[in-house]
Amino acid sequence: MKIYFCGSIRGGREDVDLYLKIVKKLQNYGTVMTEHVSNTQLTRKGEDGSAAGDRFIHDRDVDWLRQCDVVVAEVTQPSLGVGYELGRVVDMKKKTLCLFRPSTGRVLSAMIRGADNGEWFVVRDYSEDEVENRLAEFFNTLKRT
Ligand code: 6IA
Repeated sequence: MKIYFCGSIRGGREDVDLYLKIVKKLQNYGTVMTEHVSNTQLTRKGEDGSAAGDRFIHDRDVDWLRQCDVVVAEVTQPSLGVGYELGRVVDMKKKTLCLFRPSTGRVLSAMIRGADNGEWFVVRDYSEDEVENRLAEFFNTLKRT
């Protein structure tokens, strides 16, 4: 199974340790195409000088979104890129899990929470110690569809 993981890069790297934890758990379910999102060496600033160029990153990521089987996004740290990816994914009707931590005091964008259709695009509130269970629930549901 090809898994596309979304997490903030230029939106801020505050949650990168959690992204790493999630990616490690996702690797029990399949191949994570976007492991770089969880690279703790990758800083928000470091991206500005990306040799690949923004067009290349955009086109490759959209291509990967088309190829993937499922999308998992950590949406607590607001990121334009993650929001954009999720918008594209809704159009592609990909099976998607968005994970949000209310304990941070943030309120998730209505454009993400409101996109939950209880079917193939779901938003789940969680705390860090619930990651494993939330992922297990999501992948178990996939097996039944
Ligand atoms: O607006 P943001 O930068 O926060 O958007 C983050 C989202 O966009 C992530 O979920 C990624 O899938 C995607 N994204 C943004 N920048 C990159 C990127 N930069 N590489 C891949 N995906 C990206 C270059 C990294 C490379 C030099 C290791």
